Amino acid sequence: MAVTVGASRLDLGALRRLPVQSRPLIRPGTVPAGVVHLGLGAFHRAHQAVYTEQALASAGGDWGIVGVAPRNADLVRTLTAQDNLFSVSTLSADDQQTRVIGALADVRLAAADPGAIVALLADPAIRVVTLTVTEKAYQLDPAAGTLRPDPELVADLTSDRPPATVPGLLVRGLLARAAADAGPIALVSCDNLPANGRRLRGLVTQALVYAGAGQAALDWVQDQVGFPGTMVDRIVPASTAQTLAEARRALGVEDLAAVAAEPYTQWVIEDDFPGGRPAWDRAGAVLCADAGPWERLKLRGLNGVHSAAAYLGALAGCETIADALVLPHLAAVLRRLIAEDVAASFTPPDGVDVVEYGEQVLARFGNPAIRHRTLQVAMDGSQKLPQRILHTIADLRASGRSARWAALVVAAWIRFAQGTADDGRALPLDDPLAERIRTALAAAPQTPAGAVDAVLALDEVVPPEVAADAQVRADVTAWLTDLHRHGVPATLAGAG
Ligand code: CS2
Repeated sequence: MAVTVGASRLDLGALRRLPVQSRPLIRPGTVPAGVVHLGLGAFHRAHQAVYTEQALASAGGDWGIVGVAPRNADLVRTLTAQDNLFSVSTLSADDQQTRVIGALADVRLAAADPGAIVALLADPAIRVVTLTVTEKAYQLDPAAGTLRPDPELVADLTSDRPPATVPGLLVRGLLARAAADAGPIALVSCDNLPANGRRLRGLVTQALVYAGAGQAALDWVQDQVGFPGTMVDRIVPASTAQTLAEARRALGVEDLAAVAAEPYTQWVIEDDFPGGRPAWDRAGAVLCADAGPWERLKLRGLNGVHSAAAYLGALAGCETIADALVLPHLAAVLRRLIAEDVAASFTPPDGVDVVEYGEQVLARFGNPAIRHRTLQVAMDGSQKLPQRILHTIADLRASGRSARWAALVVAAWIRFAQGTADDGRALPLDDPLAERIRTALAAAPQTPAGAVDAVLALDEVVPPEVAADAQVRADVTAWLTDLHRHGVPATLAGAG
């Protein structure tokens, strides 16, 4: 239709033609950069960028964001053509609010010019680096605190080639910053990992050691670099043609970097910023001394339940999480997972009732305007399941309790990894350990017990005490047997 082809493009010149409520809160392009963000995906655009814009609008400061995409050249081209502008549509069943965000001061493609990113990290104007690089970028064994570098990272740390990985960029950038004595900085992980600040500190420190950094550089990092932990929360599915169409309808111009998100948003941040920070508290973020209890609540009470809905939903043929939530008995089973397993596995933050939190989570998952694909949430299970489900199991079992509902999620993941939905359709295993998982499953006896043994033996995924627990093994095997024999709907119906 001519309407879409003819629509002009979002850029600085288009701003005054936008509906008033859709315009940025600040004058884009006028705020000097103080933040570098690594990982320019939809989540960053709908979360940290929105908080930062509000902080700038209410408290000022030179905290514009330089957004760095590690590899997505199309996105960088799009944002550059749009003067670094993009919109966020906030969607609920009966409402859409679309606003252009003006927080990006610049965008860069790391793959095209890694040296420029290293120079930015060493620039005294930059005092905060935020990261959304997904679980698999943190190549560290959290229990042993040792690096688990893939060949790319090894090449980054042991050769002079321009860095191609995120830890490689950070190491090179920090070494340059230390050499220039360019002042303190905070590196802020915004990925869904437990103790993400500590984990990033461990990754950076181990990578520096691996790269042969001297004691002076290590001491500089120890003294001058903060690694605050955070809990981030907002459901932001990957954008689709429909997302772009919704944005165009609201804005009257084409926005090829548009994202859509749910209304709910939360950010809990440990206040460890030796070089200062944007006034994120003025935008609703909670600054605190220890984000740990909030992280656990969110990883187990939201993400774990999300993974459960994703694997069970995908096996039952559901396209989105909201579709899965209306499968008969699924919500009831998720409620039992929350009330009987998640809530019993840890002490929540003061004043939080885990069951109430879970109800809110289920209502959010049911938002019909958020078309979050089950296959998107199902991705990278080997990187997600430990903190989302396996730690819940470990803690329950350590206090002698049952972990039966959490065991169902492990069984659903195994069945998903086996690659076939209830109706016989193939399911993609998009996971950095896909090859290992497939090989382990192929080599095992072709029975539910064989598959469970093979998967529980993946020692970089499954904590040793969980792998060694006969009750857990029996529970997962019983669920997997049911899923194979009867499929998801009957398994859920008979779950009581
Ligand atoms: C999801 C998360 O894709 C996933 O694995 O569980 O991205 C989830 O939507 C966010 O953590 C919500 O804050």
